[in-house]
Amino acid sequence: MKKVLFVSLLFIFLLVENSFAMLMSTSDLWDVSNGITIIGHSALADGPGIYWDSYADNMFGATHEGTIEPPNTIFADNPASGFTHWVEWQTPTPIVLTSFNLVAAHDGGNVGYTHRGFSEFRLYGSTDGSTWDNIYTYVTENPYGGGENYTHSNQLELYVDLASPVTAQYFKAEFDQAGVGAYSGPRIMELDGYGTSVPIPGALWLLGSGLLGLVVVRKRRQDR
Ligand SMILES: [Ca+2]
Ligand SMILES: [Ca+2]
Repeated sequence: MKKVLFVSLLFIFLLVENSFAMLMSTSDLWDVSNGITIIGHSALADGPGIYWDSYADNMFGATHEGTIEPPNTIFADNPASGFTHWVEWQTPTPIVLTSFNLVAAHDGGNVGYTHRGFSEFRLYGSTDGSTWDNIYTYVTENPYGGGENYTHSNQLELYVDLASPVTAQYFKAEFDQAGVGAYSGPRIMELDGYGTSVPIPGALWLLGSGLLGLVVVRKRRQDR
């Protein structure tokens, strides 16, 4: 028994140690499938007649068919170099964030990361949506690319296990544009958040009364 425990502990340890690379998820806590709301974002490469027509929720599991890159968020082209593109979102209830995974891609090849790349990524969290704490800052290499799951030389794959979990309901991601001109808006494929949901008291009460209801129903059935 002890041996089994040791082996499984070792396995879990190895798993954690090696989990720097993650596949994009459609069931993480920041996914639209889990009811997140986009609060705001900087300009996107979108709008009537604009070729890319992109959406902020594409980086949170959404896909918009009929657009040029249905699953990717493409930020606006042509701001000055170093311009900070951003997106803010909120989860239905507060979460304890323990790790996150970012997958992005610049245009690669001989144009490097100045096309659709970014020089720095910053992640913030907030409990009230107004006071922000920096959770993580990542300065990219020039050019960056080549992860474990997304191996192309233009693909960035950043999995981070946070040293201390962060409790928050509001989040903000910032991407500093690497290049300038046409095709300069960063391309974000997916940003996934992992951890646990913190149930709100109302939800706890509902869960409690639901369980109580089940007990009453079962008791009545037994009494028949
Ligand atoms: Ca996702
Ligand atoms: Ca996506």
